[in-house]
Amino acid sequence: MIKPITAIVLSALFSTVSGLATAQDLASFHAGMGGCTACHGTNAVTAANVPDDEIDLNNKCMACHGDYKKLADKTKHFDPHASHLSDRSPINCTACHTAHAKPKLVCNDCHTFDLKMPFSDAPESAKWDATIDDEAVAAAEKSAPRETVDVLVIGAGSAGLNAAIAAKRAGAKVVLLEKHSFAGGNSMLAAGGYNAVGTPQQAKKGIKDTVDQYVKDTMKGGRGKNDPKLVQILAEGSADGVKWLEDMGADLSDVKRSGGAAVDRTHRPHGGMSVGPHIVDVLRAQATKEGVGARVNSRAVKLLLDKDYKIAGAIVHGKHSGYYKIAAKAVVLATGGYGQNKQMIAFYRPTFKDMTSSNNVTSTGDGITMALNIGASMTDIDWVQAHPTVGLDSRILISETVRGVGAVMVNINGERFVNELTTRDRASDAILHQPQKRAWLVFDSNLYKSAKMVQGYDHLGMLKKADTLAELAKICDMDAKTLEKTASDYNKFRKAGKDEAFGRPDMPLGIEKAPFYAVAVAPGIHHTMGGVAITPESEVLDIQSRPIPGLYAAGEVTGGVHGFNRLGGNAIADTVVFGRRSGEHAAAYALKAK
Ligand code: MEZ
Repeated sequence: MIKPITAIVLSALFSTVSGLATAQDLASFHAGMGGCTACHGTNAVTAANVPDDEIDLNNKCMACHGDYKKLADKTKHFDPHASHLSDRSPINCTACHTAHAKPKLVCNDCHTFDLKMPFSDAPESAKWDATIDDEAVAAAEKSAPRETVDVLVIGAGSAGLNAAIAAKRAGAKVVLLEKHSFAGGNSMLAAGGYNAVGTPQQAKKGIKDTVDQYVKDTMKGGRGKNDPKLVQILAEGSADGVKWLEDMGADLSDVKRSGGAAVDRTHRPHGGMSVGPHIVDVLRAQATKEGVGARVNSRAVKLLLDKDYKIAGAIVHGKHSGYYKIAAKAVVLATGGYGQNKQMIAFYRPTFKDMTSSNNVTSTGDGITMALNIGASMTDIDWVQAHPTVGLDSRILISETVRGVGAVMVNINGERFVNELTTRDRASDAILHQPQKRAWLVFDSNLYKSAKMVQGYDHLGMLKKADTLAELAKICDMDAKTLEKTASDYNKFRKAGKDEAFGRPDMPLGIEKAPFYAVAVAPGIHHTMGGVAITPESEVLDIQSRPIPGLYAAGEVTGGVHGFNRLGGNAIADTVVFGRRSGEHAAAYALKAK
């Protein structure tokens, strides 16, 4: 149990800390430049007076220091200001720089950059959201709501951002909550793309695709266990979802193939850029523009029902403002999956319990827990997807795109062992049956030049590089002759237009042009297919399969769309199509209930 921090008076903290000769924190440093008011303004400075979204503080930082563009030092190999912070929708400075405690390089949630931040000798503070204070929750539940809205959206990844924008456009009063210090969730890490059928991009490339084929591929990938009605909606709404994003300024001009797809239908930005950071950036900026920007540092901890078992709102834990109630006629759960919750993985999928995860730290299954606590029904909750190519001993996903645009996969001896474009479950399984349960992706300089994300892996030091295949084999401890034969066989298959060894359906590039590259990979947890059961209108079902009035859900928190195995490119499609849909239905319900 942690104590709410609302009672802490920051000015007292300032004077105490600044009085210590050894204090090495940001606040003490600023104390000599005008005291608490320099950052907090002239209001009584209490923790409760700091808005949870910390935007005011962020603006104060920028007023003196300039924006990220100004701060970015492009001459450095790694400068977080340059690499991850957009000028379209900047992340708060306070996501990393903490005034009264040790700063935190949030990129190290996934990476391992050895950067020393200013004031890193400051004392470490307890994580504000490490536990849930049951007494504070009960007190908040008894008290009057601090706010009343039509639609409360929980979780600001792509599904939540789309839901919030759609609900707002439908005329609802909306609040969007995000527990992390910045919006984006797991969507922010999506690399490959967005599957859509019937887009102008496909037409321009002469790609023949149909809604039926999309449905067929998705059902086959999911081993026929998907809810066909949900898959139909996904396919039918996919092209309009692309347009919806493009109208906000997104670039989805490039189309490529993903595993399990009969044709090229994975849309993404030009030049092989990752899709997730781009669309999150666009959505974040759009949501802010439309007045539904995410309230960050705000974790929903309990869903509330009224006496008729209808949704009545939620209890929220704010980083500064403590526990409070928001009354809402409708709630959209967009909290993502549970790929980062070790206990849930160990419970639902024990064989994956020691596996690395490509997921964001935010994927802790909060929405599933909250929904279970009010009697929601779950679909396929134990189906967890291992992505075959997570960088060995890392959390960095080596996107399916790399295979899609031409890389081959070999075992530690240098032999191919699978159709690289098969579905993820089969590819992961194949790797787990190889010596040391790992593999190498091998490609040439043509691929390196064409895919920006591959240059990103190089930037992160993940690639091995050599001028000949024999040399590459030596660096990677593979058998040189075997690797050379693998490449030569593959190049022959490609020229003949038929993969005699494994039936790979598409071989866009050969392994021909030096320098050659390899990256070590192994399967890692990537997507939790199961979650709350929903209707085609995105309503959450109870254990007797009746909709819980006012509760909607979209994205990875739901089950049913992907069956037992999700196809690459279908997650972003899911978050956009069902994100919008959940927001629209929630708004219609809430406005009718007024
Ligand atoms: O949809 C995905 O998860 C995807 C395409 C991932 C990837 O390999 O890039």
